[in-house]
Amino acid sequence: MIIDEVKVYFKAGNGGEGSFSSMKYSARRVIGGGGDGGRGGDVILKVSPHLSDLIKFNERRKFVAENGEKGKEFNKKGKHGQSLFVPVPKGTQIVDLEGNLIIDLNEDNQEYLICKGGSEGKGNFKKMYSLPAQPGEEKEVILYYCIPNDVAIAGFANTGKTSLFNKLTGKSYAVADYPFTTKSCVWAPIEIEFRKFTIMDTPPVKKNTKNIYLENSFLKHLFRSKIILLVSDNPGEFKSEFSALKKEISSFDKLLTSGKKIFYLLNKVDKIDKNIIDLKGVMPVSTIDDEGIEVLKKKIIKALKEIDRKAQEQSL
Ligand SMILES: Nc1nc2c(ncn2[C@@H]2O[C@H](COP(=O)(O)OP(=O)(O)O)[C@@H](O)[C@H]2O)c(=O)[nH]1
Ligand SMILES: [Mg+2]
Repeated sequence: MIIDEVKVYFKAGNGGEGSFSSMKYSARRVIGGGGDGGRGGDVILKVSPHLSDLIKFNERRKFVAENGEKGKEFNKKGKHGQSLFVPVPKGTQIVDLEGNLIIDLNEDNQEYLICKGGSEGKGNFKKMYSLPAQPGEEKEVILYYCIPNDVAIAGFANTGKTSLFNKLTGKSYAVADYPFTTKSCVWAPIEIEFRKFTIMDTPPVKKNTKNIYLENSFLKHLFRSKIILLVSDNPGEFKSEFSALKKEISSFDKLLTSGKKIFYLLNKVDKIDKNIIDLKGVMPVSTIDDEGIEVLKKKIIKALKEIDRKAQEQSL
């Protein structure tokens, strides 16, 4: 199980109050009056390479940075509160309670100041009066973990998705001749022709769901996919299977398929007589005798390079 949604409370430190010395102004100027307080610590979210979901937020949902210290007599300043760095996995989206995206943390080492520490109170060292300190910002937000993947494999049960994932990545996740062996998304980095990218295996898409958001909830992890490999193992009906799959995915969210490169794979072609099946529009593959695997790898790389090129053009 991947923990991919948690509600978390953040609070920055309060500013420390300035010291108010009751000595006379002339005396304060000589020996020093009330010093300023310290600033409150910020709360900063930071992408960590050591996390791959939000499970640690199950243990702790409240993060409070240190308060600034009070100012002291003789113009001694209070210490600043320490900032609190909260590590999050790459791919975490921060969303407010109304559902608005605050920030998408999807870059290595990216930082985001979520709550600013309160400013310090001013002591009455030079002036006749002191100024009050400010409280630290506080926010309650939802963290969504959305797996950073470039290529996703999706399809109905038992079509050979995990076999294909293992073949491409060299991993050995459980493959079985019964449906629903894969319970949650699994992803791994791979490198082909010096191009590194991340590929993701997914649980089977369920048909005729009553509540798609519950039963096919993993589909949200296709949000970042640039390429989707749809897999069928049904030589007689792959066309209708592919359109059913696309319909299911886009009814979860139109953004999941729009503008994305989709490859249509017919798997297990070792079992069929290709002379009697019209393979137009699909890529025949077999994870058993490796048919089509090299062609598939080349096509993935070509498509990724094309997508990168377009993204670069757009950012110029
Ligand atoms: N004949 C044949 N069987 C395959 C091929 N790929 C996978 N299988 C079998 O199909 C079954 C389901 O495979 P799996 O990878 O677990 O499918 P998933 O449920 O889509 O992840 C297993 O028994 C696999 O051995 C293939 O290319 N040819
Ligand atoms: Mg599987």
